[in-house]
Amino acid sequence: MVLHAWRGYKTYAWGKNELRPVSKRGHTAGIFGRQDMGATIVDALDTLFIMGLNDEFNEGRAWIQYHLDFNQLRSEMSVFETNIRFVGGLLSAYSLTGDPLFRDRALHIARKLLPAFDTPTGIPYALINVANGISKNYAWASGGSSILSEFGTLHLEFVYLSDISGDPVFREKVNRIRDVIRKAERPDGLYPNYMNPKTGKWGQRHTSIGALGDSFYEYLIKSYIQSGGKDEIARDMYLDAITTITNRLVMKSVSGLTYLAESKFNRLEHKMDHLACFSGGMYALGAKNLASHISGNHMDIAEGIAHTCHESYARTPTGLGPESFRFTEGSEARALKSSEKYYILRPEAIESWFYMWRFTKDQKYRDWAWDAILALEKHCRAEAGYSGVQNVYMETPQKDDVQQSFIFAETFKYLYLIFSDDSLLSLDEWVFNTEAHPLPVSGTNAFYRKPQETENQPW
Ligand code: DMJ
Repeated sequence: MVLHAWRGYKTYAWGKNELRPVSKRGHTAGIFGRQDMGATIVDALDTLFIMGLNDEFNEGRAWIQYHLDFNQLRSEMSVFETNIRFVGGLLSAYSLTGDPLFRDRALHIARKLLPAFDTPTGIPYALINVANGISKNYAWASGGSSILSEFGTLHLEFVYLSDISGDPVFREKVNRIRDVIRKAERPDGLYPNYMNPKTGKWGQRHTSIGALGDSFYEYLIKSYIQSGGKDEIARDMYLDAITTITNRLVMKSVSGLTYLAESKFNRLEHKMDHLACFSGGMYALGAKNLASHISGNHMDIAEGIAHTCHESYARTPTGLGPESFRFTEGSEARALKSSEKYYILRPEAIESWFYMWRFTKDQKYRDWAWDAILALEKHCRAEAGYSGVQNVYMETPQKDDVQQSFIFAETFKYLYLIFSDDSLLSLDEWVFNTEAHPLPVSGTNAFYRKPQETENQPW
């Protein structure tokens, strides 16, 4: 599958951000800006490496060496997406190989993002034009706010950047963000999805473990793990946040399915995004790493979420899960609106099954992953790669003609790891960023490399 997807990209879209696998041409999404930055190459690199696809890895490395140049960028990019895909992808490649090219390119790109953090609070803007540093927020985001899942999903990469470079600036930036978040009073103990970077005030009262909130929570527990258990602030923030979420947003459906609702202006919306399916893995990671601090049944919740997300797949004729699914009296774990029925090759359900497989060794998680592989083959495989589908409830859905870069970084990687030995990227030694790029755990993993002199070069 990986070779099919890679060869299609290489043949028809080499150097573009993504591939259109049906019409066989390049594709770019707004998050990457308008230019060709080879997002698929950078996102795929560590997956190619761990699969031993050395020729393909070397093709990617050569493209990065000669063509990945943020000095050429003239359009706006998403700070968050650039961090999780480009910086995260390059940092994984660096830690896995020790090749300084990847470290230096990651540092170069991360430095280009720093002007976005020049706000009165230190909370970064969402978008930056790296050519001139001009930054802004999305016009649609609550009163000029920045988004929690974006400014809260920088910590793992930035701390590691400081540690391997000896440059404290990255750690300072994310510690400042954390301080602001921590000190802002939370309505009902929940973190709203929006914060104004000028005032430090929360925006609209909307809390979600899906879109707009998700990876902020993920990075709290993972920062604690990455630090080798030293980052107690992250641990305590995670415990505090997850306790409130468990008490207020974890629900049981009429038939007994566990799901996460959203809170909007104090009312619950009984809708779960596909994105929120990652939280099965997060609850499991928390249960394993914080056993003595958690009194509740977080492993049961993890199992329940992984199961519900599987139900959202199993209740469609394609065997693929919808973008969002709802819980009403008459319908459970199904999308109700036509705008929620698409599947864009997302990894989150598979990601949770990966963690549950590692922690429980229950065969059902491998079976579910295998079913997902068959569904991908049947409905998403196109002549030149893999495509999303527009409606998972159709017997023969139309393709959306986009091969998202995260199919390499995440979907393929988690599927491969479910069928691999636990020693391949052991969870005792590695922590995955939100784009599934593995970063080493400090103290226990020798790949947590020491700072070295950065060569004198234009990067
Ligand atoms: C990825 O870019 C990351 O997993 C992010 O956290 C959420 N969205 C996509 C995949 O669905």
